[in-house]
Amino acid sequence: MSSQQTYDFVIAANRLPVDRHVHPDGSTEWRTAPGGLVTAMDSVMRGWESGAAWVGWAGFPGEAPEPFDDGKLRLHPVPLSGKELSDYYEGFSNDTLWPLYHDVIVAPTFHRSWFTCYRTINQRFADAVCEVAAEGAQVWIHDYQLQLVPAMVRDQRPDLRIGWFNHIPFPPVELFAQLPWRATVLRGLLGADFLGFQRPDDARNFARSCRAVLGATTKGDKVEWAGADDGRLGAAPRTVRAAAVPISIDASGFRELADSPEVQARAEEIRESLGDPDVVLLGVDRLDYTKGIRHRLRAIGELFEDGEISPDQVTFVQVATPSRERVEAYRTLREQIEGMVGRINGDVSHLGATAVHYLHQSYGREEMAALFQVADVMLVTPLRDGMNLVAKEYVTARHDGGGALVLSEFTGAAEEMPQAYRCNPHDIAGLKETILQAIRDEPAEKERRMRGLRRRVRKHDVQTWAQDFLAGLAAAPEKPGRGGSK
Ligand code: ADQ
Repeated sequence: MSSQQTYDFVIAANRLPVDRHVHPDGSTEWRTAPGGLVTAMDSVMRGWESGAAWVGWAGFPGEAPEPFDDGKLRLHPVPLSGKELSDYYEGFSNDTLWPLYHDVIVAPTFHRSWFTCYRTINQRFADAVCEVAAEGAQVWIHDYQLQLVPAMVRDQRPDLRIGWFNHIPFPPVELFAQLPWRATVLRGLLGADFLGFQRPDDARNFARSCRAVLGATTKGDKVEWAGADDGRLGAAPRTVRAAAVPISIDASGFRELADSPEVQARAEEIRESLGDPDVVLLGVDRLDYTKGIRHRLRAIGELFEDGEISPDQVTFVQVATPSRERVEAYRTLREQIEGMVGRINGDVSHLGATAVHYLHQSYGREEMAALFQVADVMLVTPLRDGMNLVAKEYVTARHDGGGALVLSEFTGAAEEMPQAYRCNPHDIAGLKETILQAIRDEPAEKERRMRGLRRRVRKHDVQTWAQDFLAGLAAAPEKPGRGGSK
């Protein structure tokens, strides 16, 4: 038994909330990784007097650094070798689970050796959690990379209260059932007391899978698993709550940033450098096949070709963050997108009037806020997306009342943002019409829509999300396995 300090609140996520920077002289420095999760957790962690611990991978393969403190937060790195990174992360997480959980937009790859590695790494995370968790601690596990961790922790430490949040969709059972390890994954998740999903449909899909695959029974938002006397992972009977807790952004922080004179000045600079067009259309995504970038380009390309819009007045800026470049499907997608951009520009741009500006780069928060302010129409057209924070960031940045949001009905955000210009990205004709409507509607109509959208995000920000999740965890059945108390 290790004599190290333990904590009443423990987070486990694939990545630690810090990045290691190596200076030219070889010295290293840890910098807080920007992002909603870090901000949300920061507000939650301030409430834990005894401090909190975060278990995660440090971002580089090989030996893990020793645990260290970042303010009140204890960071506990989990090592991953190059081979493990390739099998557990790029393989099983991003080439099996990611496409399967996103409507099989591309075919998932099933490799037994990848799953074996996923199980090993999940056990490693679970052991690290058990090492740092104090008696009776609350544990919050994040996302699809760590679905076996809840039961692995529970098997060792029944004293802990365990929650898990899924940042991506949970698929309908008809798709989930393809997974050769479907029963193990469900048993892994049922080790938690509370499971949080982005949409009520995701929670329902999970409950249906438990019924169909494990023969569990469900009542309201509770899943009752009678257990199995087979000594395998998560064999004990359990009652677990599964409910929607939609994630959001740090609305006041982002609005403040967007309001700053530096960001305002930068927005003007960007508009000017684009040739001060009448209408700027914007897309901002990780370069991922789930985000519908090809469908968006197809619609915009046709609008230019049809003469409905002209590069003299309208320009489209697509910012695509490099992502998962070692996975084949992502390399193919990049080639396709770059081919489409080249074709559209070759066919319809002319000197001084570029139809599509394409940036395969990552930017800081200030630059993102400035870009949002420049966008007259924001195009968020995923084929499937757990939530989509870009939609929420955009409406928050446009506190001047301007702008218009085109939003795919296949995002979690669409549930909460009914005033957006809703679209089905598979329907190219419909998408073209919706884009034109968002460009041409009266300013008063656009302002009305944006007001409603902004209000929603302001009221339901990332801090409320974290509080809602912890309230759900606290209200989960008190005596797991005995039918629950609520
Ligand atoms: P992602 O798929 O990464 O997240 P999203 O919710 O859109 O998708 O978040 C992307 C974040 O990256 C946003 O904050 C955005 O501003 C930022 N970003 C995008 N392009 C950028 C660029 N070029 N430079 C800098 N920043 C950029 C997963 C799920 C989502 C879910 C989130 C949170 O897939 O559905 O909303 O987790 O739960």
